Amino acid sequence: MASTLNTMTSRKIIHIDMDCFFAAVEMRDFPELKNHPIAVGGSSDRRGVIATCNYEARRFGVRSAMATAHAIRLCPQLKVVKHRMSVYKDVSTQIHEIFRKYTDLIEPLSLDEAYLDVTDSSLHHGSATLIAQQIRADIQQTLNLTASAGVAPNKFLAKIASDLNKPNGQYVITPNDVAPFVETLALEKIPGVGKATLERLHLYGLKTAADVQKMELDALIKQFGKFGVSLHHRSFGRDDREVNTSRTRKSIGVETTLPEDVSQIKDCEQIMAGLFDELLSRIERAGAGARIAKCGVKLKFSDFRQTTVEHQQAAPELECFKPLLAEAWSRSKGKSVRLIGLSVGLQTEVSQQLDLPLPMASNTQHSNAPRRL
Ligand code: TTP
Ligand code: MG
Repeated sequence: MASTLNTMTSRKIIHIDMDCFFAAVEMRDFPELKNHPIAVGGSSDRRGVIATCNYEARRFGVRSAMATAHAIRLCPQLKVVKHRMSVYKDVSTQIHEIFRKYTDLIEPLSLDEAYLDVTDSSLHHGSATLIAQQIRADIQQTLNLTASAGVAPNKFLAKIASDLNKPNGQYVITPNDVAPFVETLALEKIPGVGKATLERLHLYGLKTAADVQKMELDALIKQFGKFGVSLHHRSFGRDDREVNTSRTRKSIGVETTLPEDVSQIKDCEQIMAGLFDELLSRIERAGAGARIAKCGVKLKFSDFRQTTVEHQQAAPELECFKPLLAEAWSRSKGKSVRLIGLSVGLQTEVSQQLDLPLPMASNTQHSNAPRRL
């Protein structure tokens, strides 16, 4: 059936999802847990549940949200460790710092998952596939953790794709792949299709996107209301939702790694003046001028130590950043500076998202380079 609604918007979206996130952090920090089935969760004697488990434990059938007592019955040698939420939040912040080296357009979904829009990036000549690979390599090198990625023309397909080569893999759906990809797509893979919805869909004989494609839109709306419309779009692989950065944005920043380390504060001041202009234009683009609550300066020294100095400030001016730079500089211990960053902290509305601080951005290149996925 030809589609009756035409909302085809092609972007380059990367969905990143860390592999067995809480468990991976535990194995990294306590290497004795490696090569052993482990889970992060509450204890079995207190009716605890499993938050997640490593891939060894998954082989025994252990899953997220399962009662710990049941998980231990499935896998008697399972080691269950308590969660360390503040550590996971810190790691999440670090992951976002990495993301911001590649794009400002980030929509966090949870501590370990985010959409990135790299449509306008000129990195790797605009190849989202290579950008995703680099982000994953960066996460592995910097944090010693693995991530999987899905690369696709929209959010819905990117999210499905990131699961397909897990762990430590990625899957690319190019615009040309969309039609054959959705042809066999089981409806339960569509985010938002839960158990109850799936049962209703099955009642109508709808199992794959191809089945839905054969239905008239009117009939879908009649049976499923508004959901029928989005089901119709998804079944053709369409999703025109933008990557929504505003929900959780808590800061706007700009930073630059210097071509050569700098050992004079006045050179830093000069670089800072250039960064300040870029910061102002980013604040303007984000329409965030009225929400500014503080200013910050970040320095990274030649020994890779990093320091940030912040100050409450509602209206940022270059002059406000100078004393912050001086204080950060005083922590150099004689080392030169390899990176300078400026940021403003924003007041946030109450958000339903997890408490994800967004770190400072780095310079991202944009261009009209040919589009490649
Ligand atoms: P997920 O990304 O769903 O799972 P995961 O990262 O552990 O494993 P995968 O490799 O399949 O992506 O969730 C991220 C973290 O959120 C997870 O490590 C623990 C936490 N979480 C819970 O606390 N309860 C839950 O029911 C789920 C699904 C996740
Ligand atoms: Mg994950």
